[in-house]
Amino acid sequence: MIVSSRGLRFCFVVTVLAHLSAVFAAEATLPNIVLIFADDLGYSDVGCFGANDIRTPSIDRLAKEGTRFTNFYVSQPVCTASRASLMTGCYANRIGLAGALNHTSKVGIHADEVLLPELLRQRGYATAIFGKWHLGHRPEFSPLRHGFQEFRGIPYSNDNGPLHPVVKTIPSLPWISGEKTIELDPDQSQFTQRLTEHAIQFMERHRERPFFLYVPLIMPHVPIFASKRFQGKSGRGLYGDVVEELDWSVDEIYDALGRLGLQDNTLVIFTSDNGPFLSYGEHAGSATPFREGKLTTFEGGVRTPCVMWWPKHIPPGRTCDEPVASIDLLPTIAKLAGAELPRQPIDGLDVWPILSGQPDAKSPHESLLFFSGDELQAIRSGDWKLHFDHDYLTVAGRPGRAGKPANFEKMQPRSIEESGIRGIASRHGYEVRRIEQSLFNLKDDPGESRNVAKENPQVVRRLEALAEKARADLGDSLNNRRGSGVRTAGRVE
Ligand SMILES: [Ca+2]
Repeated sequence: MIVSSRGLRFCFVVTVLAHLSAVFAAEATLPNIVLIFADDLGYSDVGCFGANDIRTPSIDRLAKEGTRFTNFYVSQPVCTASRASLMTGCYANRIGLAGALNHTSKVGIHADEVLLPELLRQRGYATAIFGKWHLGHRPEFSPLRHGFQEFRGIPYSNDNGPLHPVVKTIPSLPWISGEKTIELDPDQSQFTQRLTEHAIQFMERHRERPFFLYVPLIMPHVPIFASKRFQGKSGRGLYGDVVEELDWSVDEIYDALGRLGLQDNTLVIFTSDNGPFLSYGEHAGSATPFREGKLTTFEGGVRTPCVMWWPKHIPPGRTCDEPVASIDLLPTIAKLAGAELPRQPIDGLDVWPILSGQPDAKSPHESLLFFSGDELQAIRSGDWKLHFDHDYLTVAGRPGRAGKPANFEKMQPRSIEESGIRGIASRHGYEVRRIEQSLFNLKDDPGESRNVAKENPQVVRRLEALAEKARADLGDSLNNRRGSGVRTAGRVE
């Protein structure tokens, strides 16, 4: 058969159009993802998780129309490590990131890691981050080179500037648009307002296509600020005011979804990167009924308030007590979006059966690991949590007041570059203590106060065996172990 060149062109155009329409049809059904990630917000700082002196009607509404997760875990109790896990689905130590990076850091997210926004970009999503990045501030590590198309916000924490409560030698805090610093030392009382505005404009611009909107809110990490409208309004001082403004932000996003007709096709997740920064007294949140807070692998550091909302997909008015971890969000969202998982191994697993309320859905993890840096400090399986011998930070002596950390009067200003547990203790007024190997039953004892190791030797042995398996893969500096599956962070000279 002879086909004219015009006929061939026609066939080609028809094929391309058919392909494009298939792509767009697939995209039309893909859900939008809105991921709101507060900073240092405690477990019980929102109404639906027990706060009675802070009003959070919008977060509570998400819980009422969606599901409240009471056993949601971040992978590590500190900013950079927690965010590294959220974005990659890996334990942070697997990819070489730990602690909280600062303006002197030469490391950041490695170019070979595949982040959630990169997976979603391959499926036609528009992507943006408005808030705190914290996976490296050098250009190589910028969010724009790791899957995000837009970025407004700060590269590291809001105390990493002249407003640091203790260290007074830190240069100005940059406010960044894309990869350009457009302001120095921005007015922190406007952070929540500005990020919310960007988030809403982004949704308006991309209402016709699937989008991934990541809003790592900068507050309530110290130093805390609320805009004028919220000052003096809550029942818990400035800290409560700040959280009420975050709730306003959630309300604005919720309203915009309704206004744009996107409410049936958008998964909204609200949670926090780690527990409260307890050294800061009334400028910190609360993790009641859990022990300790940020920087520790006790429940107060790693269990965060979490609600998820997606009408007709996430059951309304439900409380889910099954463990879900931040590392699970990447594989779960990837599946919803029809995206392939990264080729390199990840740690998270698809938990959609739990999120969607399938009867008897159980965590697919035999155990969850709690590292601090490269130390495997604790492991949870079922209701049991075993802590290994390790040092931890605790507030002792005079509690923090008026934005200053505990023991401020006794402190000597120290460098922000000093790392390790003693560096953090010196900068934030903590005391270093040690816990001996202890077994807790979280169901009976969520506050991790009664060591029941002696009564349950077989449980201890089982958890030790699981930990040993994890050490071979991920390493454990408490036992001088190097893991065979550990990758490195990106590094610049
Ligand atoms: Ca944090």
